[in-house]
Amino acid sequence: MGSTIAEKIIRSHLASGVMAPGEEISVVVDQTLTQDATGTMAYLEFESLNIPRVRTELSVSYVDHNTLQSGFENADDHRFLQSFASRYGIYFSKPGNGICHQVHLERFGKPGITLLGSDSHTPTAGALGLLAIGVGGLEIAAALSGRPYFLIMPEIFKIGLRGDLSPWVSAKDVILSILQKLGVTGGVGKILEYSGSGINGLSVPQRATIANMGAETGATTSVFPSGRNTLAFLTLQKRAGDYIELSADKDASFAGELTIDLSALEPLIACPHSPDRVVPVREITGKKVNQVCIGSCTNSSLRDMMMVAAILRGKTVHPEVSLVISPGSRQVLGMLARNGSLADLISAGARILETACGPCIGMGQSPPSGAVSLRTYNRNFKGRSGTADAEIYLVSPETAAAAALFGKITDPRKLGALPKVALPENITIDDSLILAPEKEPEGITVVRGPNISSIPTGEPLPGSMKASVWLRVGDDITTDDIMPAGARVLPFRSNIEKISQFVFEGIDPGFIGRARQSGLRGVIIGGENYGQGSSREHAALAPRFLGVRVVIARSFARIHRSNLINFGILPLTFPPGLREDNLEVGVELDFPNLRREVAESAPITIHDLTGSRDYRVPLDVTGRERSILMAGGLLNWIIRSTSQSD
Ligand code: MIC
Ligand code: SF4
Repeated sequence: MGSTIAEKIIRSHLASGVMAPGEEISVVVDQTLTQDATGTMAYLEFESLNIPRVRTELSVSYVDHNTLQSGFENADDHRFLQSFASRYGIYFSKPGNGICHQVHLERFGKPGITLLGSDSHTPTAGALGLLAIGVGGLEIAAALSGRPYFLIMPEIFKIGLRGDLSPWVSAKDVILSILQKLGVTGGVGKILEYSGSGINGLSVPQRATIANMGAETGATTSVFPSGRNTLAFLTLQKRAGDYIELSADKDASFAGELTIDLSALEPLIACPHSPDRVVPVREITGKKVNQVCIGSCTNSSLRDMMMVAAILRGKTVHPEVSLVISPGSRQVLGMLARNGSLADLISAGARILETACGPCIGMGQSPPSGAVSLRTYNRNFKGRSGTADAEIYLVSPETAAAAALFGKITDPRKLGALPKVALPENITIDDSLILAPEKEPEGITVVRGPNISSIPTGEPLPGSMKASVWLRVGDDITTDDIMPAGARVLPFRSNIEKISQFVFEGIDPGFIGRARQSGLRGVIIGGENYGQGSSREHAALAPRFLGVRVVIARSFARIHRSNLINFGILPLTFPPGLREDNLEVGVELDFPNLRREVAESAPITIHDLTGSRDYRVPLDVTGRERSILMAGGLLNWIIRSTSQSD
């Protein structure tokens, strides 16, 4: 039987395990990427492993998230990251060079390889036919030290595309339509592999939009074949030498299949507050819009920006709309400047931001109270924009531009003939903001500012423990809910003590007081898909710092589940008979045999001290994960296993 693309890449990188869905495997990691909001911690963790130089083929450290620099903290982090990269053998993409996913696609991604990134949208690079997976920072530290990446072998799910997109319908509408069908958990445990004649009409940047937002389905990653369009993109980037052809064998078998007829798609929109609340734009036209944001790692390619410029050319933004545009990379911004599109955007009244994540992660441009904001981004979780009661809608660049002109949600097809966008046949390549690491790094000092704290070392799992329930939450809790981001909080990503004061702030401002006064360890009670969204390990590290040792939920999102284990927090799943309302806030619990039961793969005994009941709660983890939990986290485990093998 033939193989899928994902199977081909995994097979050629397999370090351990059997490539059957549900089995634990490990793969060799060729490339890593980090961004500044997760990178500082990842590198501090790597540093504690005492390895002189990274052992990957290529690693890149990007600065794109925390670029507001409203105090010394972000700037200090940038300086730390730059000196660290130079010292340890990592390429450094300076602030201003662009969003990690866009730049990595342009300059480093190549078909057939594996890429691990400390950002949940790392799968964007799957547009080039590579296996790109988003993980927590500790996994990056492990990969930098030469260790393979462990994962549960996903099912390979085929998404067949056929036909061609109609005018005014673009790649964003394709992925919104997939999200409408799969929902925010439909991709869990799966790799979404694209095929079919419809992909021939999609350029690499359009494929990147689709692969990027595959993360919102919960999928491990998304992957496209590498063919003619891939070669064209790499040639444009003057990297034709990186091209190899890669496609699924004709007789490859898939665990499931979804077919999308591109010609039947129409402009779509994701309504507040979840990326899968998708309806056709025409169903909600006329709603007044206050803000339009175009950019982010989802929709900020040269094609997208030139399309927006062409739509706005010679027109002016509606008087009651604030239009902000952040091109994805310096390469894109430079090209827009050279070909006149930037002037069109400025003339239309757009506010041009730097090439960074910006408003997508609440770094400025929060909308007014109760505002409607249309964004070409990938997440519209409540409060993520920085304005708790704002309504955020996710749309294509075309739909965003139409709303900017009319001041209300508008089906872009109303604009008449689609403007012609002639993409350049040559682009200017300028990598001068990507600094190569020092060849003789011995003399380099890593510069640390006062905001960079050391990483807390976790105690090993105790033999027994008493804990109390600190919080009970519902389904689909995001890591933005657990550990908010935004301009107020992000400066403390390198300072665990400070950032931990914001844990669950938006959900329950009383949480932090309860945690402090508890005197016991903490338990969180969750629903389905606990921890969906970002890869930020701070959503595990900060609760752990406060004393959380157990989360009991109906199910967990992939990256967050690993982050919990890597920081020594037990992800327990509800057994039949145990209901959420048995575990009210304040209930005290005893875990009398904790360490022994984890070691023996036995269900965990929990004695409810308040209601005098006993529960046996399953811990569904692999043998390796068990030993990480016993050690109190991945860092302790690596240090211990390294010293044992010495
Ligand atoms: C996001 O989009 O939520 C982020 C900010 O890029 C995160 C990473 C982070 O929290 O630093 C992600 O997607 O992993
Ligand atoms: Fe940055 Fe937004 Fe992309 Fe996250 S989703 S990497 S914050 S642009």
